[in-house]
Parts: sequence; C-alpha cells; structure tokens
Amino acid sequence: MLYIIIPTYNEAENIAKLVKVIISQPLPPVKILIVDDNSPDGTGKIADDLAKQYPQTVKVLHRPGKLGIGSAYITGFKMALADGAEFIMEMDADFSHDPADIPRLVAEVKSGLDFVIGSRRVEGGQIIGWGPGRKLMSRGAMDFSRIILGLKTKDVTAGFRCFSRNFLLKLPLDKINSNGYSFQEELIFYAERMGANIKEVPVTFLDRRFGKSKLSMGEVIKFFYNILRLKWLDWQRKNERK
Ligand SMILES: Nc1nc2c(ncn2[C@@H]2O[C@H](COP(=O)(O)OP(=O)(O)O)[C@@H](O)[C@H]2O)c(=O)[nH]1
Ligand SMILES: [Mg+2]
Repeated sequence: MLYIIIPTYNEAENIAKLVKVIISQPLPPVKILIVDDNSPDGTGKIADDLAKQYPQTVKVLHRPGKLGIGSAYITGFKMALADGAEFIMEMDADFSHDPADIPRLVAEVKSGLDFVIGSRRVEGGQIIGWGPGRKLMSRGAMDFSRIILGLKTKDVTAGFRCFSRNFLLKLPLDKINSNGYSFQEELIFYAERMGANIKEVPVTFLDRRFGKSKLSMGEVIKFFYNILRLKWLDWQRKNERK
C-alpha cells in the first residue's frame, strides 16, 4: 500500500482538486493522509468532507495550530508505518508537484531503492514560474548546504519524495530536529550518512497558482543555521571516533 502525506496550511483552493487528480492516477492501493494545522481558510473542513467522500482513501490529521512541515511529516510517517504502508510519499498540496509523476516515483522505489526524489536539479528537471530572486535563493541555499555538508544529492530541498518502508523504519526520525523547510535537507543528511540508496528522477516543478507560499525570511535563516548545526554534529561525531 502507498501512503501519500500532504501537509496543508491554507490550501482551500487546492486540496480537493489535488485529491481527485491523485485518485485518478494509475496507482497501487493508496491512502492519502492530509495533515492540517488548523488552517484559518477552512482547509481542514474541506479535508474532512473528502474523508467522508472517500472513506477508504482519505485520512485527516488535525493539529491545533501551525506546527511546521517537519513535524507534520514525522507524525505522518509514523502513522503510515503503523498502518502498514509499503511506500510513503511526501507531496505539497499546491500542484507544484505533478500527480502524474507519482507512478514513476513509486515504481523506482518498488524496483528496490530506498529513497526517490522528484528532482528539479538533474538533467531533464526544471522549475517553471519562479522569478529570478526565488531561483537564486534556492540555488544558493542548495549549493551552500551541499558544499558544507558534502551532500551528493542535488535537489536537497525537494518536497516530492517517495520512501520505502524499510528505509523509514531505519531513519532516526526522532533525531530530526528541524521543523520548517530545513527538515527536507536534514532528512537527506541522515539518509546519506546511513548509506541509503537514493535516486533523483527529473520532474517539472510548477510554481503554485493559488494560495501563498509559506516560505518566510525566518525559514531561510533557520535553513542556514541548521546546516551549520548539522556540520557541527558531524564534526563532533568524527572527533569522538578518533
Ligand atoms: N501542516 C502544515 N503544512 C504546512 C506548513 N507550512 C507549509 N505547509 C504545507 O507544506 C507544503 C509546502 O509549502 P509551500 O507554502 O507550498 O512552500 P513552497 O512550495 O516552498 O513555496 C504546502 O502543502 C503547505 O500548505 C505548516 O506549518 N503545517
Ligand atoms: Mg509549494
């Protein structure tokens, strides 16, 4: 069974449409878990209606307030594992990630990989709709983290991912400290240190048409701080071994 986890904060214009498009894809048995942080725009109510409409498929987890994308995913991973999921996906609610790419990502994990990334930074991948400012910031953040942490993965902040059950069972979920955008990069940090079998497959990322991005300046600062924190952890670990 495939579990698709979708964190939402103010995605009222997107979530119902997205769920319908996902359900129309040629997929193995699928469950969609929406983790809503009490969105002021009523996304949680729309999610509940979807769960009523598709009781076998759609599950909703309501949290009391905006607790961050990282903890939304970690809680979602634990629920998916407890429910017996074989494949677990991360996906945004805003159509930046094309539901038509889901079968391709799942097939790669099925073929024996641990962790497959829908990547904008490999040959054939692209970003449509971002201005030069956001593109530059994204590239700078990625290059910085790859150089400082020595990561091999190119698209370290991608939020379109598929994991195998075995990999998530081994991943030290409770060690992952960051809760905002740096969560994605921190997960890759641990995955690479574990020697996970990671593959990036090219996707076209489309900027959202409805709703607002939740990426704030505070998140960007935390992202850089977190890279340095992980570097420090790595350095301590190396010294302990000496
Ligand atoms: N539950 C929850 N979802 C969030 C939070 N912050 C962002 N999201 C969701 O995470 C996904 C990615 O956020 P988005 O604003 O699209 O970021 P961007 O694509 O980097 O501009 C979207 O589905 C958001 O609704 C949060 O604090 N809690
Ligand atoms: Mg987005």
